[in-house]
Amino acid sequence: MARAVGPERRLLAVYTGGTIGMRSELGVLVPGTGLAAILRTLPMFHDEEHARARGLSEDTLVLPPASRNQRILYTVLECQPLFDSSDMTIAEWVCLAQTIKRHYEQYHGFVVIHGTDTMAFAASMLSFMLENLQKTVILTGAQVPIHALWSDGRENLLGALLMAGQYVIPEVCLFFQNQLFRGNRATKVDARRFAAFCSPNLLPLATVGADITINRELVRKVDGKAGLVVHSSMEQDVGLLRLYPGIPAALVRAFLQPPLKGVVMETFGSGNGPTKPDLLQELRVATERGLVIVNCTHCLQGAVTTDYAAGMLLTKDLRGEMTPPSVEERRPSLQGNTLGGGVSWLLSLSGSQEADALRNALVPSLACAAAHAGDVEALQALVELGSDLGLVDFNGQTPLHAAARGGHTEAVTMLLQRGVDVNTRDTDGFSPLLLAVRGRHPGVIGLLREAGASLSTQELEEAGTELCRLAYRADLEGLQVWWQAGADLGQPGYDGHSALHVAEAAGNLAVVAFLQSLEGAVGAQAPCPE
Ligand code: ASN
Repeated sequence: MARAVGPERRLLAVYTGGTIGMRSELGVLVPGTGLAAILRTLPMFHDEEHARARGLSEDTLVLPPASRNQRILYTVLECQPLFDSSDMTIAEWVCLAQTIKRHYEQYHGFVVIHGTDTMAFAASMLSFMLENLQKTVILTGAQVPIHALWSDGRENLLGALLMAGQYVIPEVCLFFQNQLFRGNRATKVDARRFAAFCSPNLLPLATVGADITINRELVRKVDGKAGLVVHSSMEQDVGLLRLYPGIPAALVRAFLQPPLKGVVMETFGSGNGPTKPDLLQELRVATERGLVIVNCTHCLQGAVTTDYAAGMLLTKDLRGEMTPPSVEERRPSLQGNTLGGGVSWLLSLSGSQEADALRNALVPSLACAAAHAGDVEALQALVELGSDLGLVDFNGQTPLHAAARGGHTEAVTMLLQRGVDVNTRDTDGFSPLLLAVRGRHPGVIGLLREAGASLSTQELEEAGTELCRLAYRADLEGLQVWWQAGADLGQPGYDGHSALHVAEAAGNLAVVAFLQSLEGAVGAQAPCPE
């Protein structure tokens, strides 16, 4: 982000339609042509005297001076036809992105004048379509037509032109009611008030009052010198599925049918959904067919996490659309980051009573986070601090649980060598071995079994239904890790059927063969290593 320099800044204002330029026809508002002509008559949008003195061409408008040695010149490009934004589609967005690309070298920045109803969608789409953006692109519009006596359109458009002219903010933004939002974080929240938009999960990039306040840390940095790339090949068969309590699996199945290729699934809270097997089965079948499902929360604030068994998927940040997950989620190396800093800070604490109490309170959680990240160095640092790595965190989990769940063999080996109890159960009664099975980490399962780990009676009893599910889905790998962990694969499910029954009924021959190949057919258990 930088203050734009130079005596003249040239902007392209692409007018796509929307209420800002609408006129009343037969009692209803319809998109109106000739926005540039209206702006030319408004002194706040055009300094005719300067334009004449400067000999500017007919299609170039110039703002009155905002600062002593800089002028903002702009050209309005009127789209044909003009749209009420409710009619905008991917085709129009692609056209917009290509227009920006076509004029990219000619102008310092871009303002897109757009209807408010779908402006947030357009801003979001453009942010993804325009890769390596090095110039400011701002969408704006109005709740009331610009020629009305009391309109928000004048302030919004002037603000957008000033921001795009005076600053280099290499992002697709949305400007409304004195606030500049990141385009892919904004949403329309009010149909009548002038403050129609908000960005609930990210502070505005800038706020305009008597002064302009730029939130510099939030503005994205230009990445190298790569040229602008427009991604114009967009998949149309993508849908939005909002989960609600009790949503029938049959309805989800109907929605997920081809030609659908991708789904943004709005889930509860931090990414949870119902755990009903029939519903999960529909999602599984669809993903196996190649459907891409992105998990996104209903909530306006916070983010999807992997904290719950009912949690589903996560994705990767491309254009600042995601708040980076918490430190634990990122599975970082603990060196040179917040957790690493925490460890060093703990190491540096003086030996006062309060310091010791603080250390004791923080060590179990830090150790679990380090183990979950597989960071042996940080675990070692905690050992040097005199920490007991066998202490449990608020979930009753030891670092061994965390390392097993994360599948980190090195960390598991180190913790076992330090004598952490291999069979500690957490508050849910789960052992590190069970977490390794669920995470499908054969390497870790082997290490734990060698150290004497075994599944408890409770864990084994509950395995029956899961084994049947795996057999039904012909999930050999899933069955093998249970066997490796010492489970009896003949354990019946909730309805008394065993995995073998289910596999036979489903015609999953490879599973049947595997189950029968186990010594003495079903009922056999993986030998416990010496
Ligand atoms: N229906 C209009 C549109 O989105 C609403 C507006 O611009 N205020 O085009």
